[in-house]
Amino acid sequence: MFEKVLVANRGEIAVRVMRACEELGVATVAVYSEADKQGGHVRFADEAYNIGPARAADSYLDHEAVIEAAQKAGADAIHPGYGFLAENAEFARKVEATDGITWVGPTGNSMEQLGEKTQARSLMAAADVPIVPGTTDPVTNPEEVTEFGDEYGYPVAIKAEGGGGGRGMKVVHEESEAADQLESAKREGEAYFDNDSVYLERYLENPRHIEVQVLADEHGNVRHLGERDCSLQRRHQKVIEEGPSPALTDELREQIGEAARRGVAESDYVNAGTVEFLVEEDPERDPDELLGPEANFYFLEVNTRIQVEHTVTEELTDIDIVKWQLRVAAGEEITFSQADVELEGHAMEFRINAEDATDDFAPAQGGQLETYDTPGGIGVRLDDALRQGDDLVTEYDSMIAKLIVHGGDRAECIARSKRALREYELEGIVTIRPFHLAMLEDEEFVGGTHTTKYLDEQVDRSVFAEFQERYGTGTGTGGGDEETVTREFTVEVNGKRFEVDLEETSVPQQTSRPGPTGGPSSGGGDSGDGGETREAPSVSAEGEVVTAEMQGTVIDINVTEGDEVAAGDVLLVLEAMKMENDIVAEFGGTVTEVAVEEDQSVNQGDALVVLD
Ligand code: MV4
Repeated sequence: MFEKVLVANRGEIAVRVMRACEELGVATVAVYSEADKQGGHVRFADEAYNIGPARAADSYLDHEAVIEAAQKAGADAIHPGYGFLAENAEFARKVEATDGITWVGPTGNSMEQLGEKTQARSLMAAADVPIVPGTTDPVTNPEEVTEFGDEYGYPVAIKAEGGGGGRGMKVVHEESEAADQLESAKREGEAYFDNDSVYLERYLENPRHIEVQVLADEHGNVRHLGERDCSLQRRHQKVIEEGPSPALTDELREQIGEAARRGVAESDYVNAGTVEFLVEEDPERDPDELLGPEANFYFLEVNTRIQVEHTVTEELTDIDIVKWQLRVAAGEEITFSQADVELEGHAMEFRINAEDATDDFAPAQGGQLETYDTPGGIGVRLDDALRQGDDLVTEYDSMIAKLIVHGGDRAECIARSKRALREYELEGIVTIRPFHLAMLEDEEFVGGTHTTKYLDEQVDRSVFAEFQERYGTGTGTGGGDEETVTREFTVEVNGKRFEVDLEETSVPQQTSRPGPTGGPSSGGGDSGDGGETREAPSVSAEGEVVTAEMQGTVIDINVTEGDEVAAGDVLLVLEAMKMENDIVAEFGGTVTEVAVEEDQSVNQGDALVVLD
């Protein structure tokens, strides 16, 4: 087993990995950016190294900075967590090539073999894993798309070979859209994955997202640890994950789990991974009639990392997946058989994101955890890196904690989840805790009949405001009379950190944070691109201002002043999170001002177009 592990990540997953290390008697090293100097993962580690400025590309994504910190600390392994460098084959290879340091994860070659969608599809097909009817070779011209559509029917999905997650997919609903959508898919693939190869699949209209946790060692042992149902997603972001799936019969469950195990065994994959499937839901299905062995399920993709929602599987199986990652990376053999893997009860994970569900889940722009009272009791787990008084770090992704609840069955899990979420007090930062309480009363979700489209297209959002009213907390601003405060200072000497307390009399600092136009632009976990900050575009015309929902770059403007637009018309296209995002008119009107130019970087909240 390793002596000392550097965790190349931040927040809750860094603490999660450090907890596994500590239980194995392994020392821990944190790395942190300027934005995370007060981070919980830094407090938790035995030692910590500053690896750069807030911008992820200059810190958490900086290959050399991370490896140098590991060498400086004398670490003999690096665990990447998820996001950032976790699925970066080039970085994995650099670590593999660094003497004395072991990479905790699949090899760079495995990442590439399974990360390239057409290769992964061919490999799964060879292992008799059902793949969505489609092409395994790239397509290049619209005729191939229309011929496919004629044979398999519309809609047709065009997918970027290098894509994954919510990225790189266009849907062709009819023949006339084939050429434009093919061009757009190739352009997006080239721009974000440096690979314009695209392939086709029959588009499934009502899929569930079912994923299977797998664990493989260097001795040929491959185990699957059951499935997770991640169908409740918003714009490809999971919000609640659960296991076992409320929609599957045991027979179908076993078929899918075994298919995942078989597929991974077909490759030389080692360490933890997840095989994603689409399961065709029957939109008319009664909640009590589960999907049986006749239901269609298809391979979607492999995630070559530990996932946010690995905790659901841990609570169901009582297997510590992160510890097994470390043991497998150290060359140890898996000691349990497939028959030993048993799922007990039901578990759900609630992602606690600092977002406002009543404002289209807009990320919080700042705040301070004035109150942080955490839930407890039987079956309640909280994975976080927070303590009362923490300032919200807004430079990275908005998830600040995960609440994981386990019960004897799904009904008890739901009841316990409501109790835990009500107990959980986070004041000073807006979060989606009220949204979670709303979903636990939602008929589709409680019935377990929701598909991946439910949140984006079907749910009644007015409910979110009601629950936010009842359970929400303001963002708070602190403030008050003069007072004597003890301020903790932390100094780092050669990677060792010392807490120094100083008393001073002051007026409490307002935790103001630069707005969308100020401060370091938000570089996401693995989006990495922070871009340049500029003055926000200003508008003078009358009318409703259409603003940017996220930081990004304007790549296409479809309107000019004076244009008449209808609801749903695409006003412009924003490149963000490695995707082309159509910014559409929510209502008809006249364009009275276009406040941006093509190739301009914008921050979340910046004005784009004014509609009268
Ligand atoms: C699909 C699909 C329907 N049919 N492929 C979304 C991003 C990428 N992971 C693949 N995705 C999908 N691929 C076919 N042939 C629907 C989706 C999809 C989706 C899949 C899983 C979880 C959430 C999703 C949200 C929208 C679309």
